[in-house]
Amino acid sequence: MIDNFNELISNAKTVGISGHVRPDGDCVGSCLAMYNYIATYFPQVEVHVYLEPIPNIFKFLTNSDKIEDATTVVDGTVFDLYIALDCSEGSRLGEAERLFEAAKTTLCIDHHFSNSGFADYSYIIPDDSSTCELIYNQFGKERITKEIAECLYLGIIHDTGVFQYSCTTEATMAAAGYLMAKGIDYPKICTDTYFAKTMIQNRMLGKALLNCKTFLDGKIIAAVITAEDMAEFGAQSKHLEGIVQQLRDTTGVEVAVFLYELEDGDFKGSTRATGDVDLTVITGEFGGGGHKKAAGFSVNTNDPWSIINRIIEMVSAQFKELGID
Ligand SMILES: [Mn+2]
Repeated sequence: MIDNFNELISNAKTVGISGHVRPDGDCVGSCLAMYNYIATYFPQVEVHVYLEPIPNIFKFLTNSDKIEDATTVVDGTVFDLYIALDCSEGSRLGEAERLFEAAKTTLCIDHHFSNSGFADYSYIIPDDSSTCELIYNQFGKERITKEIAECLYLGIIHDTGVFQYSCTTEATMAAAGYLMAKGIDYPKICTDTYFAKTMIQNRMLGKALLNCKTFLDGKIIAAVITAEDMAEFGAQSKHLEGIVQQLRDTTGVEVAVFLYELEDGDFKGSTRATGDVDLTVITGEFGGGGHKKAAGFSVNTNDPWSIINRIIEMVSAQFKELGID
């Protein structure tokens, strides 16, 4: 934990908060938890939260309407303190990176394995369940309000797949249990923000499952969605969430790979592992990163299956080392 955390905030007149680009549940939950904490306990501090547009399903969180666009901040603005959350490196802050770089003091709370500690003050536990669990520890339970609890619970369930991933620990469950006792509507948060699927999402999932291929006796599964596929159903990248998890959940699968095209040959790759294969080694080959069992990358190609073939070779090599045949 950051020992002088509260002191850093109270010594600042202005505080900025940001998370990573294309914000997910843990990113939005941690940023709004931090905003609400500062607004509640440090009303004298001017606090701003900058994020890329967030999914509508997260907009029930208190003060989500206070989220601002970093591009609107004039050059030369210097925050006394800038807090980066759920973000493994400065460049992942997107447009907010320049605000972070210009700030007098910087702070980072994160759980990404690849985080090298790029802020002045860091609280980084690699492969902890979520940034929201770290924030729960950092705030201390007695200072968690119902509004903050909603934000933290949301982040924890999104990064643990509602407590199913191996990053879920006894401490994660204890934290979640405490948050539930704050009177939050946790069944609704799980259903509305995690399990609910739109018709477009279901159709894209169907498309990916119909067209997926398996390799190495079904230990590897891969699917590709092209820009053309997306246009057919009017889908955007946000409609493809959850596909790689569904592929991974196929019986016998050790590694799932999902590639989708953003535009003109720019593909985003997501990978998931069920066993001991280290995916950061594989995504690192393409300049990506993430966690051992969940990692991603971006690549430009006109032949996405050739990328999948390279991944299969790398996974095979790891299988050999691990004695998996
Ligand atoms: Mn996270």
